[in-house]
Amino acid sequence: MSKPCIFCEIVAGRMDADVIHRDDQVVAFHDIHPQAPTHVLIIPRRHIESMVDIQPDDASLIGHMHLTAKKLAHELGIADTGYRSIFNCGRDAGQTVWHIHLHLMGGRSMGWPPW
Ligand code: D5M
Repeated sequence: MSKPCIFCEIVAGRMDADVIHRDDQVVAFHDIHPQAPTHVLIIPRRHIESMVDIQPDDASLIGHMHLTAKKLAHELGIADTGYRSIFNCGRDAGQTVWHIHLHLMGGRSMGWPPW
């Protein structure tokens, strides 16, 4: 039997996470391996494996994820100094969890490009 998706388990409340936002479309929680002083993941309630799988009908969901990132950036105090929001898509981009998630990172100065 294949292992359940850990992010679906968090959405269902069967796995603990430091959740800071829930609504009818998304859940947001602190990343367990933070790469910045503030590092939050925003995930859709619906399982979508990767950004390569999104469809035109998902446009409002993806927009809502970005608007949620903006709202949380204000609430977490990183909107004024700046933040990065990233989807890693596929192996070469470093995607390790196969349920799409928008990384919201801030609280330090960041370099470019991200190696
Ligand atoms: O990012 C996957 C991210 O997911 C990575 O930064 C760790 C984080 N992660 C993995 N499991 C958990 C749980 N259980 N809680 C919180 N954060 C988690 P990627 O873009 O796929 O490399």
